[in-house]
Amino acid sequence: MLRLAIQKSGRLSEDSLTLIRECGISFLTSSYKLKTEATNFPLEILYLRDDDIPGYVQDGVADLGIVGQNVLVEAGLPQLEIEGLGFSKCRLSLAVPRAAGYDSVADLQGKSIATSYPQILGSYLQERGVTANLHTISGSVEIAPSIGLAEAICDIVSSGSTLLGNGLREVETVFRSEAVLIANQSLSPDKRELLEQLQFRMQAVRRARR
Ligand code: PRT
Ligand code: ZN
Repeated sequence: MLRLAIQKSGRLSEDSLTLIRECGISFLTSSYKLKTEATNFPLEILYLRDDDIPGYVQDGVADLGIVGQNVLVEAGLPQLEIEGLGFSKCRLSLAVPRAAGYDSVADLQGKSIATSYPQILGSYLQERGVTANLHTISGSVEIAPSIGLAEAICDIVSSGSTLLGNGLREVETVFRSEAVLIANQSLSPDKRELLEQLQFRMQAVRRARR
């Protein structure tokens, strides 16, 4: 039996469940349960915080997972990615207060930047020869400049309305992300075979949606 970890409640949850159901896999859900077994495919679904999914798959607690590429790469586990799933598309962007001048990433030299993605942002800046003070915070990153915590931010953007509402201007795209299927790297041959069946179904669902 394959164990698949998906987000318990958040932006990935509904689309993850829909994808599994459209693969013809039936299971019951209840908001109290942290796992469910499918009735017509050897699959167990675990409901977890998205941040915990890459580590659980790496350690083999789960065989597979569905998670944002942003979370996967920030966790330092990009090698677990099997394929992009085409939903939860977003970008990780740098933004500065609307009135602040900005020409290029070099303007961030010596500045303080609030983010929940210190690894991805750190390597982006390092590749461009920029040294900044990164303040790692886990949420509400967009308010950091207005409360004097940082001069710039780096956070997830989709429509851009949160940035706008907080008086910020998007200046660089650091990373583009979507939901991805991830897998443990030492699955048994039986589990590999089941993974291939699941991937075949997922690809058929995506072709049918186009
Ligand atoms: O509780 P748990 O830890 O599981 O969930 P979470 O709160 O960490 O994650 P969640 O549910 O917010 O997001 C899960 C994943 O969805 C992210 O890791 C991204 O891969 C993806 N995703 C897609 C987004 C967005 N779009 C998004 N817009 N994640 C977050 N946002 C936030 C962003 O942080 C910002 O505050 O929405 C705001 C910006 O949205 P716009 O539309 O105003 O630009
Ligand atoms: Zn999270």
